Amino acid sequence: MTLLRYFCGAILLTAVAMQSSAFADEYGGKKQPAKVVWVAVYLDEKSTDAKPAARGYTPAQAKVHVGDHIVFFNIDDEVHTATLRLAGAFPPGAMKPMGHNISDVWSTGDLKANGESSPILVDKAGTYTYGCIHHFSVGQQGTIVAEP
Ligand SMILES: [Cu+2]
Repeated sequence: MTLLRYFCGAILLTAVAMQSSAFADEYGGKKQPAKVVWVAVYLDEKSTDAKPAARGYTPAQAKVHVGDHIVFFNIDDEVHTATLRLAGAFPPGAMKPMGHNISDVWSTGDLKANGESSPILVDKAGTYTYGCIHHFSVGQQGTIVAEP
């Protein structure tokens, strides 16, 4: 079952990657129209990944533009969150969804298996570091790089 889920996730990610490259071709590196950027959530705690400090989100570093929306979707059996880290800490109460703009305090809240977050608007350029409040200690974290 887990293997099937992983396989389905891999197909979905391939589709997302193909769509992204189509965007790049179509717009020849010019500013892209606003879109939804999907970030898959899956953490193999037994993984011997060479970079254990950034895992559990694919892509680990999402590149987006102001005006885009980000949606996190959980392809794992376990519950995870994607929660902004402010000054190296998680905001209190982050197991519940909070915030709609990337420049505010935000969290997807607990995402169950096959769950997806509300869209988070990329309202301001910058680099945002986030993680899972349940698995941050084992390296579940990611970055969003938002360009104008
Ligand atoms: Cu987690």
